[in-house]
Amino acid sequence: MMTDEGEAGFRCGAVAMAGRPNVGKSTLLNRLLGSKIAIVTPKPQTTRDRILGILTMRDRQVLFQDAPGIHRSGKALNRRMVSEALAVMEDCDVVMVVTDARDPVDDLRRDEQVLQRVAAGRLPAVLALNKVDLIAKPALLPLIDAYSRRLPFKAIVPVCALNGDGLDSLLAEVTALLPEGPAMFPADQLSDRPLRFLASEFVREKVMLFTKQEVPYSTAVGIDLFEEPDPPAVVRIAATINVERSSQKAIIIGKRGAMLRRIGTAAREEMEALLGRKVYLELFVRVERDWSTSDKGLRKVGY
Ligand SMILES: Nc1nc2c(ncn2[C@@H]2O[C@H](COP(=O)(O)OP(=O)(O)O)[C@@H](O)[C@H]2O)c(=O)[nH]1
Ligand SMILES: [Mg+2]
Repeated sequence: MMTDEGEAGFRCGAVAMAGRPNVGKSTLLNRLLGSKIAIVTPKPQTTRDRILGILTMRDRQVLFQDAPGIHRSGKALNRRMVSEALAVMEDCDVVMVVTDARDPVDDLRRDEQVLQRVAAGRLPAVLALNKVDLIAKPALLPLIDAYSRRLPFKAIVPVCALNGDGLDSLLAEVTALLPEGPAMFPADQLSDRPLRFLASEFVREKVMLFTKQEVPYSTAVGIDLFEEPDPPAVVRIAATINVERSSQKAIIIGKRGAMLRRIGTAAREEMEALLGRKVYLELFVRVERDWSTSDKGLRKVGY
């Protein structure tokens, strides 16, 4: 078989993004890809399912596995999230540990569960010290020192996922560790998830952003219709927002439907940005009592 030099030097592999909830894993993924495929909110446990973000460059393809944060909990939904997160680490080539640079340097205990997992595995690990925009420069060196003493990271890179600082170096460090091999996905594919999954996630993101207390964690979104006719016709999407109680349904609908309209408008704008097309979005709200507490409930809302 004939291969030119470019193909011979091609690298392709999977990078597990590991870290506790809310350190910025999904923000980092979107920024690395240059497209929003993973939802982001200020609330912990926003990401529930693993999602693959695919970045194709001239001579390499990186498959970033975003996953829920690793944390302890007994609830059925949370147990499922942590097992997703841990499974992600098993079949990857590299681990990218993400931490929050605001963590106290003399106490890395908050990341203990993540660091232990990485230490137990044999994958090369790179540390992305995220949110450096929120700390003073002099705090950085002691932090890097503390992490490098904790685990033999191949590299520790201070980054800001919000403004993109440090991401070029991070990408260079990570891709250098990928095995040689051909691309596994077409160059224009962004994710392994179908568009209808991303659409349901955008609706859930807006619910999480606009509602408080337990409502974000009681919400699951299913897509009932996803009709993508040839351009320039409008893409038609219908989704059901499942909640656990009728009081939550009332909150999501809001006064004279104001909240549901706000959720719908914001979610539709995200869908239009991703698809590059006009979208017509219809939303329904349904009560599925206590769905998040049992495996049966999870199945009822589509998990
Ligand atoms: N200031 C600052 N905030 C960030 C940065 N990266 C992420 N965030 C914020 O941290 C929160 C959690 O981000 P997310 O990506 O959902 O975290 P994940 O749970 O690890 O996926 C969101 O409010 C983000 O906007 C950063 O570099 N700087
Ligand atoms: Mg996330």
